[in-house]
Amino acid sequence: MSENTKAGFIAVVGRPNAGKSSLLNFFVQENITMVSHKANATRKRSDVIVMHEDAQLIFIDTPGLHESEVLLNQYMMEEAIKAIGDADLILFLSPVTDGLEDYEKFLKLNSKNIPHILLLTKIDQVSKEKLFKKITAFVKYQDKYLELIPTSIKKGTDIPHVLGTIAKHLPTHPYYYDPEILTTQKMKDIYRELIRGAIFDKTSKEIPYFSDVVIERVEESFELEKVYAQIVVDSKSQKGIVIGNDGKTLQRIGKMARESIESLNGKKTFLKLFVVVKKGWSKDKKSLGELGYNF
Ligand SMILES: Nc1nc2c(ncn2[C@@H]2O[C@H](COP(=O)(O)OP(=O)(O)OP(=O)(O)O)[C@@H](O)[C@H]2O)c(=O)[nH]1
Ligand SMILES: [Mg+2]
Repeated sequence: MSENTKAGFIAVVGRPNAGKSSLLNFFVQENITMVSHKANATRKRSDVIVMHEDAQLIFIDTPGLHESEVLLNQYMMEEAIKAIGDADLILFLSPVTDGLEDYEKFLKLNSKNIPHILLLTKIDQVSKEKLFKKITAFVKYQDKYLELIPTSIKKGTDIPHVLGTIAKHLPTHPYYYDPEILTTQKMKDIYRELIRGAIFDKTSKEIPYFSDVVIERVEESFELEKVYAQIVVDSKSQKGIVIGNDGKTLQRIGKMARESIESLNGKKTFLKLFVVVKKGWSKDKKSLGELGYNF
């Protein structure tokens, strides 16, 4: 390892659905963090480690910044704020179709004034003129951010430039982790996110927000991986919806989750899902703690 290596922690923040998790998956070309077209997909911090030239970029994915009365959502907001405070650098994502309000709120939240890069995301969704207008609107804050970079994950626009710019602003520091690893998260936790991702995709209305997943156990052998998991819901009627007519919805969730797990572990996987009812879990501190959301 050369003495000139750079390394640091980059908190990736922005409103729900801004494209934070998609960006991190794109960097490593793996589905390590959960992505959904529905908002509030990410609930906990997770890390994605990217090597770029002589730099180790440790990205911390965070739940979207938003206010809510629900205890689970307050936990999510706290997770994001903690990540902001602990970072060497912040990457703030602003979808190009948004106004400046979320960015202005973020400036207030960033009380330690940790340096940040502003990433205008989803630029595939607007014309060049609209993009230019948005960039011009941000000019009044140009002394606040280090750089402003427009990008689209859908089109893969300028990704090496994004990584290079982030690396440039990191401190000179030895690598924190083995350069071969993509994340410090446990496989079990990634499986949980992949199953949650399938629930988000295959169910509608309140189910994504009133459900969660507990991995009971994983049994590994050379060729096969057996994963046993609980889907936790809030009521009996939600249990019925998740199972669906003749168990069809649960089958669809299981199929999608199994395929995502297999594409990550490269092994044939047997996935067994059970649905359990835990009334009021998202509003109760003790139940949240049991699911790993510790305040
Ligand atoms: N058109 C377009 N869609 C994108 C782009 N990047 C992400 N998306 C979509 O935006 C949606 C939200 O993406 P996520 O990565 O889950 O967003 P997030 O910021 O992590 O959201 P939370 O976890 O809820 O805070 C998904 O449907 C993505 O496919 C992009 O560059 N262009
Ligand atoms: Mg996310």
